[in-house]
Amino acid sequence: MQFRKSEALFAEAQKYIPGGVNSPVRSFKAVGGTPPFIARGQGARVWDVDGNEYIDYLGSWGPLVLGHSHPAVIEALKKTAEHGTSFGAPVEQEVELAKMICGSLPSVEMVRLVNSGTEACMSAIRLARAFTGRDKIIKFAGCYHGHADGLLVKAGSGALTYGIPTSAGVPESYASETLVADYNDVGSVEKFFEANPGGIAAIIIEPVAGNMGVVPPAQGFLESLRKITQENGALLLFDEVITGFRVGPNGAQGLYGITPDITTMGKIIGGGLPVGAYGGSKDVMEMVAPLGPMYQAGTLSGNPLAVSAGIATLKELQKPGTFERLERLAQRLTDGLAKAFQKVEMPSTINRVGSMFTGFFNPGPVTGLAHAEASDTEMYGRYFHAMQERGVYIAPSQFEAGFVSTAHTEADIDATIDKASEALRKLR
Ligand code: KE4
Repeated sequence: MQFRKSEALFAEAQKYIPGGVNSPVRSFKAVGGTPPFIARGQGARVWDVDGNEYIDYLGSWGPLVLGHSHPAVIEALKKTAEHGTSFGAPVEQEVELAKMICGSLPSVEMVRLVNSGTEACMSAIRLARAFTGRDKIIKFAGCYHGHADGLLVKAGSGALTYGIPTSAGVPESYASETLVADYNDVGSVEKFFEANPGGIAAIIIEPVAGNMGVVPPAQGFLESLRKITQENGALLLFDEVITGFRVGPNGAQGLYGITPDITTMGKIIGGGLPVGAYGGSKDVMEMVAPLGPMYQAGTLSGNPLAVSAGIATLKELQKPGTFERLERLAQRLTDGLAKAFQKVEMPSTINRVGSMFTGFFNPGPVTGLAHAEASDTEMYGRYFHAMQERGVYIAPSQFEAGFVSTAHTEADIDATIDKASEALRKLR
């Protein structure tokens, strides 16, 4: 493979855009090399500007559960665009998408559409603080909820100290309102509630973590968080930006049978266009302006183009057998990859929930950030490039999720497994 056009474009891009990218993880900093500039996508494949073809398991970081350029999505966009793109006024499609979301997620009686997962999580935290009158929030090490100031926080020095910023520009005062617990460790949460009686507004969690690589919740973990928040008058926020309409038709909350107080969404509900959302019970959501005192707004929130792509996507997902097919394809892939790793005796752990998965270069188990960070990221980088050379596009970081779409076929999966076997033999 040659990347001459991508290299030239990347050099040009770096003159005008920080790092040459509009989101840091796209820069390939974690794996090295030049990020291929993508020219087009069709089904389970993308092609870069040098004509290299890839079977795509990035899926734009999750939104493209139907694969690229799905006819129903393209048709919806064309039909909507012919009548205009944005009005700053209510449109019918917003009601349709809101009804589809409320009809799919058990805990969501009302929902507000925004433009990104970051906006959804930022607003949800403001809502939890408004509803409870409390300031502190608990997040988990390894979980990512977008780049709002109070969420760019890591655990303080001591297990009970307040969070410290992970980004320049975040005031200590903001970070100090965020407490950082350990995923799958209920004790690390209980300690914060004991130390902050009546002070914690909410817990925010990825019910299946995707941002340290995929880490499923341990048996009973989510139930414990539901119990501890109810006992302490705090809210439970499920960040389903990745898991919503990914791990099942009713999200992770349907899969695990937990009713959170607020759910955030994004990615799939926009079908590849910018849509985020937060929703919950009526008594919580009635705090939101213009009904209540918690303010949140957005010029392009509920944009008809973006919403029409989301509606088309969710309609396709409602077709019988869709999630069963995603499960079968993803299981076929991860079973095959596990065998390929075992055959070359490469230490590995594959975590999967539905059609989201991560292959860790790590003997395992991987149940939290400390485990994930012990992975051999250098070997991951070599594997990434060996797969790219063979026409398979996986996440350019060990600490991300891979995704199977409805556009992948058994033949794609089997070809991927063969390519992984070849790549791993080369790496040994
Ligand atoms: P956005 O603001 O990027 O739409 O969503 C933020 C967000 C919130 N919650 C979860 C669970 C998320 O995974 C994300 C964003 N995910 C990352 C990758 N895992 C997006 C990729 C990127 O940052 O470019």
